[in-house]
Amino acid sequence: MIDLRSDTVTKPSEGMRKAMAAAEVGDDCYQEDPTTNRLQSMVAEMLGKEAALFMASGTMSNQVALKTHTQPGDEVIAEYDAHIYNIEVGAAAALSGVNVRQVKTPDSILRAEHILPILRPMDKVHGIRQVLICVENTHNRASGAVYPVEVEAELAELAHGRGMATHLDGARLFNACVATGTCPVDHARHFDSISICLSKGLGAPVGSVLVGSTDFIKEAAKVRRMFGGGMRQVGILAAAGIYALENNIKRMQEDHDNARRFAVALAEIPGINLDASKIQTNIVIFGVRGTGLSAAQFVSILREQGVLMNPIEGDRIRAVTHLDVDRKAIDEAIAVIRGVAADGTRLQAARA
Ligand code: TLP
Repeated sequence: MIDLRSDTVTKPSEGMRKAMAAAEVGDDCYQEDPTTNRLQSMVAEMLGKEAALFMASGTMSNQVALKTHTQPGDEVIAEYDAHIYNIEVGAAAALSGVNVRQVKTPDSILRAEHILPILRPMDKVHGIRQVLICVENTHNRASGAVYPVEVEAELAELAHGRGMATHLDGARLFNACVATGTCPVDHARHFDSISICLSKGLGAPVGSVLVGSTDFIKEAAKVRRMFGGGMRQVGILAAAGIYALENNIKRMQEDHDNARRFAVALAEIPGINLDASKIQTNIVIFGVRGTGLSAAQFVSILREQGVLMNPIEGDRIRAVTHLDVDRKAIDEAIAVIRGVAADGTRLQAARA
């Protein structure tokens, strides 16, 4: 099977498994796990922040951040397709009682100009408190689009000028850095909290890290505990994260090259709708309506032919490249898609 459903499907390499087996551990609820402490210091330093906290998942990390930044009833501003609102099982409402204001933008990148018209007066009795702006870099549902540092700076200036905080869902922040030659600090300096994922393109089996000021992380540690995320000898998993950060960042360029190669080939297939020039990182989203097949039909035929992908809303399909799929596998996947699309369009023509 060529598995392009997500970069979350990667399996720990031999080197990573060795690092996990050799990890020194202790009880992390007493902050006595040396490997977890090392990972946390390492990520805090990479992002230029005071402190960090290991989390079981990106969802936990985002939702702990939301709860730490807000009070029930507050408003949080995010781009229309943001993961933190759309793909986290309604957790923002269920766990923090916050309202998420979804802002639609022409290119899925949230800018200050989109937020200015929806700012509320700060001193009204009945007004909802706007407390947080969330950014997702790279943006999953926008085909892995990268937020430019200047846009992040402009959002931070707007938020901080009004006493609001900023949160970065940086599940794929390292993809953004590799694609643009920027450093994590360049992005992180504009955010009060940042969540990064170790279990996506970095290839660790589990884990995310939430980063911020010492006070923020102290509070976040209590919320993590409340959400059931206090862990014990978790150094076994933190060791995988350290290995991933030390070995798997630079190589992400290969995933980006593969995604671009894949997108350029798909864009030439009749019936497939895709602008390959928009692909910046490791996510490719394409439409298949022109083949006469629905996204669900298309992926089910692909599965029969050994290629896995996920259908998403609106007859679109998402493919994600990662460290367990090489260039040869990408070329095989392209050939299979070409065949499925040709069968679909032939059938469509025969019916017409
Ligand atoms: N994304 C997953 C699934 O949820 C769809 C994927 O396959 O892409 N932020 C962003 C931007 C994400 O893409 C994800 C996971 C998360 C947060 C949540 O991470 P986990 O799955 O570790 O809770």
